[in-house]
Amino acid sequence: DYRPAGWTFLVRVQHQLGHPARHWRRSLRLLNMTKILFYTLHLSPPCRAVELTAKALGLQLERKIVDLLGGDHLKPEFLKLNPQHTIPVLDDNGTIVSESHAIMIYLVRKYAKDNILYPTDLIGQARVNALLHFESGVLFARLRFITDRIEYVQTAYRLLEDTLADNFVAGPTMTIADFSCVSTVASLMGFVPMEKSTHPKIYAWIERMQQLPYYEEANGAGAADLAKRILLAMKANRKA
Ligand SMILES: N[C@@H](CCC(=O)N[C@@H](CS)C(=O)NCC(=O)O)C(=O)O
Repeated sequence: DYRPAGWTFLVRVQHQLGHPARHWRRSLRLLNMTKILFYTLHLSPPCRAVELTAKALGLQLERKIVDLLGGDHLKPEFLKLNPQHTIPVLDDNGTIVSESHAIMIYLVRKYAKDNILYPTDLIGQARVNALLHFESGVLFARLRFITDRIEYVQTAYRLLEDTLADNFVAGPTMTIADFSCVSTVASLMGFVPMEKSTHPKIYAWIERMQQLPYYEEANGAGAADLAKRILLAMKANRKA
């Protein structure tokens, strides 16, 4: 063999730890040799879902703050990245990915050392996909169109409560579907009351999520901030 002994050893170690190419990319990333740009705002639930994913993977993101209130997302340079003018958007060394669920899957597939956060097996993946679409189509959709539709949100709480058959939304282990759902639910709970006695599973799940060492930084603070702003806007609407 013409290769140095160290090489063979490294290759063997790579195989033991997971897919070799993935592992190399992770190592390069940890050494900070390549850059992941992240267009974000801490108020935005889907941006926080990606933050939770990046923290879980130990990835460093270089944040570009997009001031939605100031109209940054409608500027030509941002529209070139995402013609649908939504955040989050990821620029991974020139690869542009938009939409939080797509970004989370991309990050896990490219950088995770295992497949726990987004399973590769058919059934496990289907369960996670179902909850990602629930976040997108039900939870987040209802957050966006909240003003005076309190009951509509409370039905979404009940649907989530009935869905939580395990410790996490898509089964017994934490996946990106939890990151996605908690980003919206933590914001909603700040201004649409959720009765603890009728939603014990959601409360227990939130407590489980809050145990993540990076939870507050990646999601809690932004969720509380968004809730505060929406409450103020609702009060102002009522006065008008
Ligand atoms: N399904 C999308 C939703 C993205 C979204 O609506 N983001 C909001 C901020 S929370 C946004 O950028 N709104 C600006 C706009 O729609 O122009 C995702 O998960 O990324």
